[in-house]
Amino acid sequence: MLRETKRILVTGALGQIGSELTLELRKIYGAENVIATDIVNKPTVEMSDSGPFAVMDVLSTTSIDNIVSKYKIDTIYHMAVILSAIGEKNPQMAWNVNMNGSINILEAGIKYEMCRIIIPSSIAVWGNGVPLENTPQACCLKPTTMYGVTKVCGELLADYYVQRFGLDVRGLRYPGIISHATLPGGGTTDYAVAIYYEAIDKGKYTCFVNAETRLPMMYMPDAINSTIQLANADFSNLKHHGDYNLSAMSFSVAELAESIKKYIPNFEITYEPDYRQAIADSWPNSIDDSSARKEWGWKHSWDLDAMTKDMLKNLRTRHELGKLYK
Ligand code: AKB
Repeated sequence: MLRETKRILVTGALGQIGSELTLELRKIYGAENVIATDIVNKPTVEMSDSGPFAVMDVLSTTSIDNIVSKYKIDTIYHMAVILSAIGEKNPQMAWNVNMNGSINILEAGIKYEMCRIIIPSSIAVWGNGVPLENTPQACCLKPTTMYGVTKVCGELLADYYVQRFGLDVRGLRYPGIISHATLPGGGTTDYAVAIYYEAIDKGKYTCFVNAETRLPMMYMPDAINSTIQLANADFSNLKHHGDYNLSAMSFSVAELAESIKKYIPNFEITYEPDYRQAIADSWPNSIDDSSARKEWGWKHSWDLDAMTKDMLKNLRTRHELGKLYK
């Protein structure tokens, strides 16, 4: 069970987390050993120049078989997913991609006797009725979105494949992830990224959830570190598998706007909540991630003000080059 990773495949490698995760894995394991895949055939220059890229559809077992056998893959980071906001617009698509994609990846894990499969989960596993502050690791999972439903099922599948087939499957419940490199695609927490872009571009932002909305969030470097750290943790220390609570910071939109105002004093924010407000309201304010800290040594590095400073610095540079939205 504790075989060493040599050849990695990343699904959804052009997405928000997949793109930065792939580049970091290439630094650690060697560029030629990390195969970036996506359903979209539009790799950035950085992605295609830094290592192998292939088009792969996680809904096609033939497509998965071809890539896995061609590159002799032994570990998969399965990042291809339909997020909460898009999922609510097309629940059947979210079910199909998230569930059938995950089971195809797990089956490939068994067929090719892989060392490890990483399938992230999300704070979306929770719904109404959980303690909103410091939501515990073990607590009722009653999501109100299709994305959340698929993430609960994904966690259960991970546990099932561990105990039934002895496959090493691991996953963490990501909070909202914020980064300046790749835009997120269709999540409820996307406002926490868009606000920085608009602050730089226009000096103002109209937010689709209200000022009091408070959600768990994490800066991308912490998200990447946590994912790779869990993947490399000693399996015998893990009391959980696909469902580690993960946390770094929690803030309201008003607090986020105040943090931006420290650097852009004239920044203005207005609020026009839409259907995403109900999704945000169904998620916890903050998370108890003590199991992750105890069992595999998780420790975050970034807080709100440090993140704001870094986000604005990077986005300002891109804006000056006329490449804010690339
Ligand atoms: C979303 O908003 O859907 C995601 C998530 C919290 O999993 N960012």
